[in-house]
Amino acid sequence: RHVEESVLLGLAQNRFELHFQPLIEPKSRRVEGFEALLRLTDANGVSISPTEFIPVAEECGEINVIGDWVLKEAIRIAADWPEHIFVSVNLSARQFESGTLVGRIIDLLETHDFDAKRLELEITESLLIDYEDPVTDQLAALRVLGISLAMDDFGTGYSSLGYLWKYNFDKLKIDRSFVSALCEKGCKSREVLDTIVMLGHKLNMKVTAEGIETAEQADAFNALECDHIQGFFYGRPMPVSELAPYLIGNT
Ligand code: G
Ligand code: G
Ligand code: MN
Ligand code: NA
Repeated sequence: RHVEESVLLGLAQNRFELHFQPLIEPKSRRVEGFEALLRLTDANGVSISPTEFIPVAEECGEINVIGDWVLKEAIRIAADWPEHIFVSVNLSARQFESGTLVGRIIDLLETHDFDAKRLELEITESLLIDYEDPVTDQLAALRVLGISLAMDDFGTGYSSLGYLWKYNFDKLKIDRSFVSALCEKGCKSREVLDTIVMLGHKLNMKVTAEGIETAEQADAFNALECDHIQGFFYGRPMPVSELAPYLIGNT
């Protein structure tokens, strides 16, 4: 199919690129990290969304090659940033299948002399549902290295709560659907958000709110005790060439 072809061609022709979206500490308004987000342009110059090509790459197995490239590229790029800025990388369940992921990450950190504490890995609960046991040991090994684990899209899907007490995560990323509902009249998302933030902190996790798009939402968030905020309002995912202003001082 077209998307599968584009994934294979994309690998062969270097058509993948990483964009980076700032993660901001709300009180200081400083950028403390960036999430790496993968982009693919097909042979006609049309960009294909990761929501389209990631599931295809997962199915055809190419996600492992792509995932390795993403990790390598993210660490290579972040190695040039100021030392207090971390990089966060999304992982797919299939990247844990071969059992060689941890070793490859150790190699990358060494090659780029990159502090493990500056690397964060974002994982969705579907990963835990699909692979539970073999994944648990690998997650533990990554944490021992000092890498942070973030549960992505928290609050969507089912039983994410069940995973919070079972696994050790360092961070919760609250799904943007809660944020987009925040300013709707009569909506209870405010109470839900407050409670998720408290829950995260009780479990010694940092909490990120995703998908802040408007000034109104940004204001509403100033009253929440989130550790990081992320969204189009503060910065879209950008190519490396546009990051310079975010790397110096405040936004
Ligand atoms: O950047 P965008 O909002 O279009 O991303 C859509 C989805 O693709 C998100 O769920 C995001 O987590 C996922 N995604 C983006 N980059 C990567 C990547 O490098 N690896 C994996 N596994 N998923 C990614
Ligand atoms: O699933 P994950 O949280 O990794 O998805 C990240 C995706 O969310 C990225 O593809 C990014 O483009 C998108 N995103 C980031 N900020 C916003 C925002 O403010 N609004 C919307 N609609 N999407 C966002
Ligand atoms: Mn993510
Ligand atoms: Na998310």
